[in-house]
Amino acid sequence: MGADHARILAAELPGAVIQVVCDASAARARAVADECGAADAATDAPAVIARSDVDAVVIASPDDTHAELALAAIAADKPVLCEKPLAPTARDCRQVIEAETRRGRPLVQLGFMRRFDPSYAEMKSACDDGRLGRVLMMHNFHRNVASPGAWFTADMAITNSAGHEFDIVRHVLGSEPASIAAWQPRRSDDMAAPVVMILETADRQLVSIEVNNNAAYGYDVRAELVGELGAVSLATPARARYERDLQSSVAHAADWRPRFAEAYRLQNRAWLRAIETGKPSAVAASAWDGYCAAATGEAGVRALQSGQRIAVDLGRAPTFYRDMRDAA
Ligand code: ISE
Repeated sequence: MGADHARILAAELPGAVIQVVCDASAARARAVADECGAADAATDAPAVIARSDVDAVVIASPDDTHAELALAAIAADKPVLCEKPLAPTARDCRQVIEAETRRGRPLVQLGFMRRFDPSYAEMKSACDDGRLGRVLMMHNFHRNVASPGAWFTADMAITNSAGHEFDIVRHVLGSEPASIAAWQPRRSDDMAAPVVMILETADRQLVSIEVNNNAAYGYDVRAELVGELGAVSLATPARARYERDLQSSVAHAADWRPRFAEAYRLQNRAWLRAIETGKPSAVAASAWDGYCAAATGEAGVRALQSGQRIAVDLGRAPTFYRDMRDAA
């Protein structure tokens, strides 16, 4: 993802110059720096964040390093685009929220890029303008071709993959989760089975989320919003349809990057505009949204492990984030 963000910044965003590419592997950092025309390559992330020739930071390192690097960017008073999740635990997310609030200015934009996907944006406007009537349900399917490994457990399917759904559901519905239940079917092999979750919102709407990280056939993200007057579904962008041998077919993406290429481009452009104007994006996710996704994910893991429906209590957004949203 770091290399992908570097390519987007280098190719699509003329207002940005990639000064340094940092990676645990010096060879990898140098290869991406050379590909994207960056001035320098390094392996010490905190030192790079502190450099006087670095104005802003993109974090796309392993999940469990995001919070500490976001804290370093906040300490250096530098805007940061942090890939999701903000942190694997709600507790670590709260440390970032407290640091940003103490700093007193919006610095963290979180990489829930689906908010910028044109199809989800259309779904949100259909929800907001009332053309569906009262929205009753949202159905979500999130399918990866294959899990990255046995280490990517059902718990990670909830805390890492489903974080996108936990965020986009809040963004589209404008309503907070109130409870969550979770189940898994039994596969015929020892690969990670799908996780199916049902959330109820504080506004008595029902949300279904299927995360299947071993779908095999393609990367496939679907969503449908169902209201009292109608429904709206995502349209997956397709470049071509093939007709042959009595078959008609459209190719699936191999992973999220081609499927959400436009969303990443628009997200990164909005981040740059927020830096230039000093005004946070009205669409982008904040550190508070990152906390909400992590807290919902923790409740989802408890629901799966216990077989019980678990209450989700996110608490009230701190004034700092409510004011940020109002100012956007
Ligand atoms: C991955 O980390 C992402 O963020 C992708 O958008 C998501 O589809 C995938 O399931 C996650 O593992």
